[in-house]
Amino acid sequence: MPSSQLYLLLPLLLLSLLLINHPVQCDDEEDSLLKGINDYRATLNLTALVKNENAECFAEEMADQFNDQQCTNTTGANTVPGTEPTFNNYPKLLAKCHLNISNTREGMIMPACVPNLVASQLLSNFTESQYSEYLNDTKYTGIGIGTEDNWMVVVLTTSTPGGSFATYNAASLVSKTSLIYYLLFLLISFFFFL
Ligand SMILES: *[C@@H]1O[C@H](CO)[C@@H](O)[C@H](O)[C@H]1NC(C)=O
Ligand SMILES: *[C@@H]1O[C@H](CO)[C@@H](O)[C@H](O)[C@H]1NC(C)=O
Ligand SMILES: *[C@@H]1O[C@H](CO)[C@@H](O)[C@H](O)[C@H]1NC(C)=O
Ligand SMILES: *[C@@H]1O[C@H](CO)[C@@H](O)[C@H](O)[C@H]1NC(C)=O
Ligand SMILES: CC(=O)N[C@H]1CO[C@H](CO)[C@@H](O)[C@@H]1O
Repeated sequence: MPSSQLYLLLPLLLLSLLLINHPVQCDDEEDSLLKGINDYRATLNLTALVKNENAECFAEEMADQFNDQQCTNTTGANTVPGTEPTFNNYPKLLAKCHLNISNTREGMIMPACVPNLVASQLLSNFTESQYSEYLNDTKYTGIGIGTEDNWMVVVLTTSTPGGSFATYNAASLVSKTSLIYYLLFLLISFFFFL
């Protein structure tokens, strides 16, 4: 194999390692919140919420908007159902996740801020606040969770088209997972032909 091809593949190796490592950071908090929410729903005899990747994408984008914002500053954390949060770049955030407002309108977006994301406080932020009304609701079937600093954004989805969080052009959306497989495939081919 000519060495020029080797130079092409090395950055891909580094990139795939980065992609594999990056999302792991906040998964513990997100998984423990998801478990807490589903345990809470179990006590109410409600079905467990299923992870929805598109809602998770949107939750991450929403959480990014809060980045360094203090917990006391709730700018953008307006979540009256059926209304759009007060970020003026909301349509842009939807577009980033290939989502159309007509498939997200019936979903629920719930931001919460807890210094250092202390797990027990975070759970009660959702189960013992006005948010419990939505967690108590049988109409929600899916969930996506995003984290940034002290902010956690929970997005609930429905099984109706209006809250499905279905992407409008699923074929063009290369998920992180498939990208990783693609890069691994490249790597394996590389070593195979070496
Ligand atoms: C949940 O279901 C169990 C068994 O059917 C029942 O005993 C319990 O009262 C139910 N709890 C609620 C909150 O509905
Ligand atoms: C609150 O956050 C918004 C958005 O990040 C920012 O524009 C605003 O200046 C902040 N307000 C305070 C009081 O920190
Ligand atoms: C969103 O859905 C509406 C109604 O189905 C459609 O008119 C609009 O073009 C869609 N927007 C995008 C970006 O796909
Ligand atoms: C949700 O259900 C719990 C347990 O039954 C109850 O304590 C809480 O008040 C309910 N929340 C709302 C907003 O009705
Ligand atoms: C949305 C919400 O309930 N936020 C609360 C989360 O918990 C912190 C600390 O316990 C409160 O300060 C927030 O108001």
